[in-house]
Amino acid sequence: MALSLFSAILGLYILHVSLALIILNKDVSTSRGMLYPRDSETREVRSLDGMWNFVPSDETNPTQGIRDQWYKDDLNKVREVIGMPVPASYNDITTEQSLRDHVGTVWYDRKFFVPRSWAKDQRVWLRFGSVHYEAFVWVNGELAVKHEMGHLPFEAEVTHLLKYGSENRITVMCDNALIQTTVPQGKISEVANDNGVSIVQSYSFDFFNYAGIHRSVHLYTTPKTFIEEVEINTDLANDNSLGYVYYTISVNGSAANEADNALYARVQLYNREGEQVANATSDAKLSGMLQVEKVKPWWPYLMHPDPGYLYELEIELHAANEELLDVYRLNVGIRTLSWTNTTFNINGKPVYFRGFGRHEDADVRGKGLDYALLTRDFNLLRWIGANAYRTSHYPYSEESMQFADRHGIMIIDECPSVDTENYNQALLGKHKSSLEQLIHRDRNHPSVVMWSIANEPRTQQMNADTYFQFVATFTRSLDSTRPITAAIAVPSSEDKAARYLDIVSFNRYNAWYSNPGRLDMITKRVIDEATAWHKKCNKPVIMSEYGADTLEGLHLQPSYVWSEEYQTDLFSRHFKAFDALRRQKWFIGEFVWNFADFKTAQTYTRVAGNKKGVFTRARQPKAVAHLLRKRYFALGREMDQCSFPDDLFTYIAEPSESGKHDSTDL
Ligand code: BDP
Repeated sequence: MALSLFSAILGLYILHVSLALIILNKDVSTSRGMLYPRDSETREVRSLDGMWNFVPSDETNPTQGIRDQWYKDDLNKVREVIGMPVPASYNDITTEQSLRDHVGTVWYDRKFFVPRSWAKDQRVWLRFGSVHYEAFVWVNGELAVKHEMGHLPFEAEVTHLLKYGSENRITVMCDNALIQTTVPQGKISEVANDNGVSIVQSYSFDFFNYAGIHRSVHLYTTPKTFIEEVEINTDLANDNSLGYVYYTISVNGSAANEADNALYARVQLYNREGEQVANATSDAKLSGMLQVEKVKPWWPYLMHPDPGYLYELEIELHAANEELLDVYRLNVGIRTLSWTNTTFNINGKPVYFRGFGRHEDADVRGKGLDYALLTRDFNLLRWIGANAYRTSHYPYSEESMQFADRHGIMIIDECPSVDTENYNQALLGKHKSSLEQLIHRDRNHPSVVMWSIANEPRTQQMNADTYFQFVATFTRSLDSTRPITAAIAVPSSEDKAARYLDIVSFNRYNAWYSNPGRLDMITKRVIDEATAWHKKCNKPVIMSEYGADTLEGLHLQPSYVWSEEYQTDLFSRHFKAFDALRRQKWFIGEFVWNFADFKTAQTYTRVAGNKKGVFTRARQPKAVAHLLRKRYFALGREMDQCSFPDDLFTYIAEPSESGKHDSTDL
């Protein structure tokens, strides 16, 4: 009897445990609208960027502001406020350690006017480019919108909340706390300090958890009936001389007159010179196709003399009686993507990626959008001859995606899932939602050539198989025109997720985290690991991270860890492996970790942050940048016949008698 009771209890226990481990593939809510705010003859955009008032909550009382309704009045009536720039992370703006490391909620507010003319017959929207990590927004004391997930935009209609004749107030509460069901994950604990306890945020990912209003805040108007969504797909035919642009438009609202509800769109495509090259009138479903003769396809940088070619698509929404309701314009690049188990092709031509893992990170502003930095970064990418980067480890600004389109830089677009582990139902829902929001935001960018569904997920763990099957299937259901990858760091023999990807990317730090100092233990290991991945999955393979921390100005001969010489030697040993792998055809790209030095949480392995940058945090080259530049241009010449910049090689001596260049001329 006792025994059977025991087995019954055991059975229940096992059932309970296995139920907890079952992850179901539930639907997630989908985002709407969110077209990048643009002025047009029917729309007006206003920026709310600038100085806002700011006050952190007490770490031990993060919900006090909600309970005491701080949003009902000016923040300076409840607490002493300081000025805080928007967009910017708040962490490094002041000199206070308490704000740099603050855990929990902080509050922002500001006043603004809207013109009286906005009251008439239109809608007003409030849009945030991103707030990390969770945001609550009130307008004139009323809740306008809530959003969870950093690095992604959100918006709400605020027509009914605004005062058109007098001043308005906007209040934002931002929460940076990361727990096991946020994306990315983190842990919050109470740890004893000298005076009591501290709230401590920990996380395993290797970048500083910057927070705040990171990107621009816009108010914009739309007509009552307006273009809410645009989805573009493109194709090429006749040896890339004929282009197709397929568009689908969704409308929000209905025409004033019921009879006029049969809306239609007139769509025109303009080339860079502003000449119309195609036009069409949509069907009643507001979709259709434009055909472009003598098309100029979108090509990556150095793959063509005129990379990043963009057309402008002008969409006019009309009522059946021809009344013009709304106009929206966006840039379109016409290109095709295709992939097999050995290649990745753009416009039918195989691509070899030469790029970087990066971060949105800079001194003072943290992850705040900064056009000067963005412009400098793209100038450096072009200078060094890169053709791609991965948005490690979260979505980058929409403005940076526009830069990538224009410069022909291919993007592996990553969602914010880093070091994913302890797979659970709530996490899966948010992970899928992050991909849904990302794809919704970025699907029309020609520069986006691949989705990365995670960085270094713990794919050896139980449930990783089911979890990533769900995530990959979901991603594919949203966009089947781009391949899916993830940057994996567990050995291929232990991984349970790569089988669901189209392209396998792996991160490995030979001669750094493993066998530090052993430059003789790189080349073969890289070749072996890439080969093992291809054998296991029969898919194209990318090395998505390799590198070494390097202190600018530290020179040591023979090379020694942390010196500029060591980073240079370590890269060179990787190049040798990549060249052997390139001969195998299925190896399709090399990505350095990292583009620039960046800030991390404090730990004894980091000296003022991660120093694996090819550029310093101030965006100046380390010695290795010159080596990498020679390689990236050499690859561009070999594969795509690009020309060399005049200053690629410095004069050393006359060429040898045979007239051939010396061996530095790759
Ligand atoms: C990799 C991570 C990256 C880190 C890098 C490093 O993907 O985020 O910054 O290691 O340690 O594992 O430098």
